[in-house]
Amino acid sequence: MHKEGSFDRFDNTESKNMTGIYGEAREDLEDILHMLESRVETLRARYREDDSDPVEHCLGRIKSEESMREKCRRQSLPETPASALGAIHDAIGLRVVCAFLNDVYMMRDYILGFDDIELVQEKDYIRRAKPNGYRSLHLIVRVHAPSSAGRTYYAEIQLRTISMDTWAALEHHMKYKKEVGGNTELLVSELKRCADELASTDLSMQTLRDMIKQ
Ligand code: 0O2
Repeated sequence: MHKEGSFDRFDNTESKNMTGIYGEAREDLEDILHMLESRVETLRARYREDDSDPVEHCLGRIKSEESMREKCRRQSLPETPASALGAIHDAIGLRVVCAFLNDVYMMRDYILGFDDIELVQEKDYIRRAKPNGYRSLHLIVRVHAPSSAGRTYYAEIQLRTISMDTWAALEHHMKYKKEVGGNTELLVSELKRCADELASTDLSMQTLRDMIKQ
């Protein structure tokens, strides 16, 4: 089990129900999420002035106790703050859904432009879609907690277009439906086809917007 950076202060003993799997870090996580959401909102407000808000919607969450414990078990990690905050990187999650493709990369640069955020890993599933058709830009970052000097936490930021978001929501929904039965192969290939068509529509919409802007 790897522990790193400021997470070394969390021990590997089972968390008590009193504090939960995030232990004493819960408040820091909430502060960071709030800070990230506020930054997105600030940018949106700026763009709204000339009616060009690049964000369709923005959703933030602290991974629930239950999902985090389930993820620890899935990865054969002890259900401890050290696992939840050190080995697993999505205790804090922010999803920013943009109207246009270029806005996704503009948001990326904006978010990474702050001094208290460090990029740990970038997974560009837009340039290289997952085999099932999933597209999104994922940033794993380390963020300084605004009110706890020296403490940093991981966050996963997902950036995508409305089309990518719609597809991911439907695909997620279908994954948990049992009545697919013998048609799984067809369903998978149809989903992939839809994802590719949506990606092509995203490109066309971007071209149209660029033409209008000119
Ligand atoms: P939740 O409940 O959405 O937060 P990881 O699971 O993060 O340790 P991995 O697989 O390398 O490891 O992460 P990846 O590929 O960056 O995916 C992380 C998140 O992206 C997932 O979170 C989903 O939200 C989303 N995602 C990735 N692939 C797909 C996909 O094929 N379909 C859909 N609908 N969403 C996807 P979790 O972990 O599922 O949890």
